[in-house]
Amino acid sequence: MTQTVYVLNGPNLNLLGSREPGIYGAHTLDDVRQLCAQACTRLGLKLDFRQSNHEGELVGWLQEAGSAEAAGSAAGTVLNAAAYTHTSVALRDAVKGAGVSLVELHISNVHAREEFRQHSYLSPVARGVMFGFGTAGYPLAIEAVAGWARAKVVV
Ligand code: CA2
Repeated sequence: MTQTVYVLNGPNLNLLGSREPGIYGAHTLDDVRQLCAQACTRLGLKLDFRQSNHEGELVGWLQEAGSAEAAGSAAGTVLNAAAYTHTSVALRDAVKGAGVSLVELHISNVHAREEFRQHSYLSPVARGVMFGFGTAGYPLAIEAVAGWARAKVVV
């Protein structure tokens, strides 16, 4: 069965490419979707790529991703929770509660920015954290998820 990688994006990431190119680069979210699609094709995975400005919707998607992973149809999840990274106990509980194998991802180097961006509610429940590689971090994170899935396969 071809496994799915969920790539979930949080608030304001729909604006990517329109402002702050010095921090987030010039790629739009659709460009990022294409980078992810290419990586998934190369790695033999299916892509489920989404963006929401609503915390509750992201919680629902994490629960869906966790159930899919438990059923063996998903390999893991890459989440750029954007500002919710720094505020949301609900997203952290969803990751933990749904048993999601998570890469927490940030386009920018959050540790070189304002102090409030240097705390993440997600890092303690993530399997890995990727930040500071620009949008190139997305395919790298997908590669990490593919590696977890390969390591899990018993032959
Ligand atoms: O570096 C990242 O990927 C962030 O997750 C992006 C979030 C920020 O709150 C995090 O601290 C770090 C912001 C996403 C909003 O992106 C925009 C892009 C262009 C124009 C306006 C917002």
